[in-house]
Amino acid sequence: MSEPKRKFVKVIKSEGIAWTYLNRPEKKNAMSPGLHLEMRDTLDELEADPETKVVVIAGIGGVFSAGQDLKEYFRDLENNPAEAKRIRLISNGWQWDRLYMFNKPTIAMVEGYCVGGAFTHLLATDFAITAEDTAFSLSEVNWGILPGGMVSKAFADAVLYRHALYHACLGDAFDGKEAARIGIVNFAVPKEQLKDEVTKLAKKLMTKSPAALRATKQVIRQVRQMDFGQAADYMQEKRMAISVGDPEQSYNTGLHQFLDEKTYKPVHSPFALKDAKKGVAGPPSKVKAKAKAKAKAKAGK
Ligand code: V55
Repeated sequence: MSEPKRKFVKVIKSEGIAWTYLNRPEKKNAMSPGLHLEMRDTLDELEADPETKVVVIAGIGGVFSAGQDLKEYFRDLENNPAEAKRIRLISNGWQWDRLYMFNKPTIAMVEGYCVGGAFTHLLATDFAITAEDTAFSLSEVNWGILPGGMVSKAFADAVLYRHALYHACLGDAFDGKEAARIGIVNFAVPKEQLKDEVTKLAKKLMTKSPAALRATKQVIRQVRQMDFGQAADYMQEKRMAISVGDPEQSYNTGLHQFLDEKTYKPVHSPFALKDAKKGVAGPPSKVKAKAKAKAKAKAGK
């Protein structure tokens, strides 16, 4: 498939990972209306793309994003409320709604700056790894607004009450270690290890059942808004729903490989996906070796 022409977003596909870079380097990847339109379309494409197994959200040139572009997103739209609303909904759409329930795992790769509006797509991804020296800031208070869009809501839901008030009201820059401490990223690593760590996590996710992963991430998110009765019912129905049209037949295959073939233990690794069995992606090598040894033993009997 030929890649669509994009001006403000760069996508590099490699080994099942779609590295998706916000691409306005001269503005520290601040988000303009044009960038929002392209990100909406890009996520639509990647969700449907069979080659894409994991989506990484990053920024070009070692900078995650400086947030909403103060000129193009705010000032230039001030006198056009209808267009401002249209763009705001598109922005909230890709940064929050679309990513929040995305059918494939998503990872934020954070470095350089992560400011204001960038917290929205940071917190909507499933996983986030940052460089230790990234500058995070809810800088809105410093230029006279509140963290708008989805930022205050996403942040208040993600961290402890005192952390939310402190960072939103002070606006001071904090580093990747602090971001990990308050839980808005999974962990912080030295900058030179960032891409390797993201790749490692993406590859690990690719060894798991896509249907089971999709249902799991969506369930974890949906149950946060439910009471116990609703959650129990929803989880049961979702469990049934994912067996429909699952090319891996995950539940049956997972049980079969454990109970009958005895080729893996769920505590130590996932069951082998079809591609892995064919040797395309490769399950943990131990699993393959064990299966071979077993077959040999059987043959020798
Ligand atoms: C922000 C503010 C917005 C928005 C998206 O503070 C992000 C960040 C006030 O509107 O639509």
